[in-house]
Amino acid sequence: GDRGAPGYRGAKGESGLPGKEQVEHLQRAYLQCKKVEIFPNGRGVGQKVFKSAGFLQSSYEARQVCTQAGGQLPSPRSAAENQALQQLVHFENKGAAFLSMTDFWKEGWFTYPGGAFLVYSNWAPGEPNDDSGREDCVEIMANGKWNDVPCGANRLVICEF
Ligand code: 289
Ligand code: CA
Repeated sequence: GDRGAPGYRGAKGESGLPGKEQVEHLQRAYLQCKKVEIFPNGRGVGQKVFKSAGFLQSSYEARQVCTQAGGQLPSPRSAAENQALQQLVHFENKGAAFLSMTDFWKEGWFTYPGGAFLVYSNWAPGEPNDDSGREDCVEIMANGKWNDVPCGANRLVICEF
């Protein structure tokens, strides 16, 4: 590039890879993006970002909203991920939010969108209870606990990226 140009970030190293200055510049820019991204209705945990859409929808609509945005409904796979989601649900103060998992295919066997079985769960006591035989979707409540609910119910939309 033009060494005199505005925004010039130093020469590439001998190897042709980006130099230290260029890497540091990208690191600062990336951290800034991350801060902007999670303020105030997003949460970062490991490589994941959870972001609230701020509105309520059925699970079918929520799924589409998240996939159209290039993400998916949240699949918390650890206590840390679940806690980040819980914070967001609590912060939004709009009731529970949908998670990605369903037992649509086989009653009582909850799976992720790809079809794999759960590696982590945080069911509320007595759940999942398939109340009235029509609860195939999952919500996370403000206390972080999970409950199965009808997929047609309206819940807060949070996406995972
Ligand atoms: O909000 C959905 C309801 O059907 C819920 O009612 C009670 O809280 C419990 O029976 C829950 O299991 C049920 O999902
Ligand atoms: Ca239930």
